[in-house]
Amino acid sequence: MKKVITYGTFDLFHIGHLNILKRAKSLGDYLVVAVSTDEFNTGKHKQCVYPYSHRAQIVEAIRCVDEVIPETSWEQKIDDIRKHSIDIFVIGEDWAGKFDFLKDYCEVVYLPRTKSISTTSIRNTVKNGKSIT
Ligand code: C2G
Repeated sequence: MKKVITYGTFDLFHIGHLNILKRAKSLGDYLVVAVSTDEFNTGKHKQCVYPYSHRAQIVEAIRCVDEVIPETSWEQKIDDIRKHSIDIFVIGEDWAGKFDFLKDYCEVVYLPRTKSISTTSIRNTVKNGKSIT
């Protein structure tokens, strides 16, 4: 069984999040998603709309997701890969190169981001009373 892991905040869950989770799952048989806790997001200077418990439950309910774990630090990835016997680490190409050090432990795949959607753009769209096209 090929196990895949990916990490993220997944606030205001949108099609870009769904696309990368589906693509990540298509690379293996079992997908673990590490969802950033509220405390960890503070360190990422991200103020979430949804609290961790909502973001984690929403991700867990996605059909292609097999397991959700909390992301509490930048340093946990190697332990996660070992503990969960991960074969492939996947993340959006906005992180290209940042996680190459994981290549000693598993395959590292950077996937293209979905264009013209982001949690920030959704927040601005809602604020302006508009809709996502
Ligand atoms: N993503 C995407 N397309 C978008 C928006 C996001 O493919 N239009 C991807 C990101 O590249 C990332 C995942 O969706 O792989 C989650 O994005 P965020 O919730 O913004 O997560 P991020 O802040 O990048 O946190 O340790 C890694 C960090 O936790 C990643």
